[in-house]
Amino acid sequence: PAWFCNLDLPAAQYSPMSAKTQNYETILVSDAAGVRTITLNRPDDLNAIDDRVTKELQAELKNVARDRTVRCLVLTGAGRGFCAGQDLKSVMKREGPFDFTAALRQRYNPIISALKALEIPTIAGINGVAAGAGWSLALACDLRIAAKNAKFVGAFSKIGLIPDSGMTWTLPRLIGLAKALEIAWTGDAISADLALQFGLVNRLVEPEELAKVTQEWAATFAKSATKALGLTKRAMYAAMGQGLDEQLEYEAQLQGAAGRTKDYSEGVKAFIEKRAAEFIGE
Ligand code: LHQ
Repeated sequence: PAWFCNLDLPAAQYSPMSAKTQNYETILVSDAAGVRTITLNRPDDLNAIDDRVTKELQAELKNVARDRTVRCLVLTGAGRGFCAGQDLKSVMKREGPFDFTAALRQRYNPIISALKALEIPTIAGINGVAAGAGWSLALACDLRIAAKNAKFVGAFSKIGLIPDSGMTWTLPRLIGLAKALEIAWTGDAISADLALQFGLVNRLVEPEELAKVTQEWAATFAKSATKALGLTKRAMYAAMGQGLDEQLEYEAQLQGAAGRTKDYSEGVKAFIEKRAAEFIGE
């Protein structure tokens, strides 16, 4: 994809149309200390994804990509669920067959690509069940922190579908092919403990601590050398698809870009002066 190779790092434009002034119906957006939090907000249906959710997520991820003040993104859910995947009720209400290919191309895939293309850390704060494409959304974030009572449900095979929204890409990379196939085929729920053991989540916390710990974790990234973190993300994802020689060359190019940032100069200066660096994300 283009974002693997685009080295000129165009300066992000601050969008004067603040995300928080937009009238979203199905997501909530808030900012704190360089962290933007998007909360899926259809709690009665465990934040199942309907047309509006995909439209609003696409719009908001564009805002995030344009807004240089956002240095870490958190995606979480309102109520007791993280996200139950495609809204099956709205599918049932439609007349005629559901066009899965079109739904994925137009609604879901752009969200997954946009999350991966963001040059900032993205964290899923998994507050409850993540099922189907809801689990895919969590997997499309760079890091995952979950409440101890969260669980992960493939759901796809149970209703005769294949894992989608990137899950066939993310899952085997995170946990290996055989485990990924087992999980996808059985559709058995994975507990938060097992998810931690497999490396499906980075951290587990008590449910009542999740929001606080997620924000604290995100804030540490938002205070870091954002450009370097973004370039690290590019390098790591690119490495999934290329050999060592190509990767060594890619690292050399990206390190060139990192070495030209203000944060690199500040990092070295702070080291020499024996003080904490104050990174500005540029
Ligand atoms: C829901 C849903 C839901 C609507 C719970 N929709 N209301 C497909 C199409 C196109 C392209 C993209 O990709 C996909 C892939 C997919 O995402 S396919 C997978 C779709 N998701 C599922 O099959 C999961 C269905 N849900 C469940 O299996 C359970 O609800 C889970 C395991 C998530 C949670 O179980 P419980 O904790 O026991 O909660 P619950 O079942 O009682 O649900 C609570 C409410 O949420 C309930 O509403 P109600 O009005 O009866 O109180 C559910 O109907 C609603 N809900 N999932 N996907």
